[in-house]
Amino acid sequence: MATMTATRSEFLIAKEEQYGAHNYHPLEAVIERGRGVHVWDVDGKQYYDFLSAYSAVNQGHCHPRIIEALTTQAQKLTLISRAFYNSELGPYEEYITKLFGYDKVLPMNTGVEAVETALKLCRKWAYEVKGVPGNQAKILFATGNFHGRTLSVISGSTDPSSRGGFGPYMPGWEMVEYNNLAALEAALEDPHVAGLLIEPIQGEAGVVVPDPGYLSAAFRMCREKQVLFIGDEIQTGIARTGKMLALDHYGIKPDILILGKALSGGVLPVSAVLANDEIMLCIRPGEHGSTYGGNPLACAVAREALQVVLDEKLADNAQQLGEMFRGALNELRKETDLLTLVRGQGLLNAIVINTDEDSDLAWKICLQFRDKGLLAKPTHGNKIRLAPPLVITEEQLWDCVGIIRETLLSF
Ligand code: IF1
Repeated sequence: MATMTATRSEFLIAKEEQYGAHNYHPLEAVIERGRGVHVWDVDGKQYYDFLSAYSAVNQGHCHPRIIEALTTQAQKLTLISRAFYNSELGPYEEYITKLFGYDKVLPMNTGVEAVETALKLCRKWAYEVKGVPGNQAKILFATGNFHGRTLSVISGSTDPSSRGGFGPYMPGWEMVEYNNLAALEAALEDPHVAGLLIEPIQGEAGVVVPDPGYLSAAFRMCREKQVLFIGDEIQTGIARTGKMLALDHYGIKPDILILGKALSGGVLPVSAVLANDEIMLCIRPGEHGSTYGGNPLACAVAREALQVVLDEKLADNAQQLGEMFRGALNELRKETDLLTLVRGQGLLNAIVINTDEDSDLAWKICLQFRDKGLLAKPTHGNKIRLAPPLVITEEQLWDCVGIIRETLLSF
C-alpha cells in the first residue's frame, strides 16, 4: 500500500508524541521561527502570536537588542555560579531595584522558583520579624490562582488539573476567595497569617480582573494586620496590562514583588523577587540559592529586556491598543451571540465563548483562528486568551480583529 509521506509538521508532531512526556495538549501548529508579533511554522506559514508564550515575549519574538545582549554576553561568560562575584550581577541588581523601587533583589530562573522564594522569605520574616511561633506561619492563597507547578505551590491551587493526584500537600496555606473582601477580612483575623500571595489579574482563570476597589482594600487590610502583600506579576508585569506593573494601576507597592516571563523577553528563564531589607535580609548566606540564579547571561539579557520596554514605551502601547481592542471586540458582540464577555487590562485580554466549559467550541474556534493566521489557545474550556506581543501596531491589531470577527461570524 502506498504510504502517504508525512508532512514535516506531522513528522515533528509524531516525534513529540513518541519521545516527549504528554504533559501538554498543543494546538496543531509546528513553529520554527519568530520575529516581533509573528511566528512561522515549518511550512513557512505566518501567524500573529496571540499567546506570546503566556506573556513571556512582551517585547516580541527574538527582539534584536535582546538577542544582541544574549550573543555578546554568551561570548564572554555565561555562568560562574554564586560561589564567586561576577561583573554583570551587581549592575543588574542596581538597575532592577532602582527601576522598581526596592532595596534588594533575589535573582532566580523560572517563575515558580521565584514564587517559592517569596513564600520562603514570607515564612522567615513571619518568625524573625512578625514573631509568629515556629512552624505556625500561614500564607493566604486566592481561589482560582495560578502560581506554578511545584508541589508546594499546587498545594495552594484550587484547580483540579493543577492539584489532583499530587498529594500529600504542603501545610500552612489557607485559601481565600479572590475578589471577596469579607472573606479576606475573616482570614486575616488569624494572627499566624504572615502573607497574602495574589495575582493582580488571574491569568489562567481566564483573565479575571478583580473589582476596582478590591486590590487597594486588600493591600490596606494586610498592612493593618502586619501581613505581607505578595504580588505575583509574573504574567501581568513588564507592561502587559498597560503599566509597568499591573499594581501600578492602583498605586500599590507590594511588600514582595515577583517577576518572571517577559523579564527576559522570552530568551531564557529569568525571574526575580524584590523586597526591602526588613524582609530580604531574613535570608542569610547559605539559606537559599540556585545554580543559575543571577547568572551573567541572564543579567545581561534581563537588563536589555527591561530597557527595551522603557525605550519602546510598551506599557503605553499596551494601554492604548488594549482599550481599542476591547472596544472592537465589544462591538463584535452585537454581531454574534457567541461572544458573551470580553475582559482584560492593557493587552492581557480574553473572550468568553457562549458554551459550557466542557464544549470543544473554543478549541474549534482557535483551529479556525490558526488557519486564518492567528495563534491562540483556549483556557479552562470556553475562554480564549488574546495576548499579542506589546510591540503590535494598531494596523496589525485591526488586521487581527478582522480575523477574529470573520472566524466568529463563520460559526
Ligand atoms: C504552564 C498562564 C498558566 C504564572 C503566574 C507563576 C507562574 C506562571 C501568574 C509560574 C506561569 C504559565 C505556566 C504554563 C502556562 C502558563 C499559565 F497563566 F500563563 F497561562 F499555567 F496559568 N505565576 N504561567 O502565570 O511561572 O514557573 O512557569 O515560569 O505551566 O502550563 P513558570
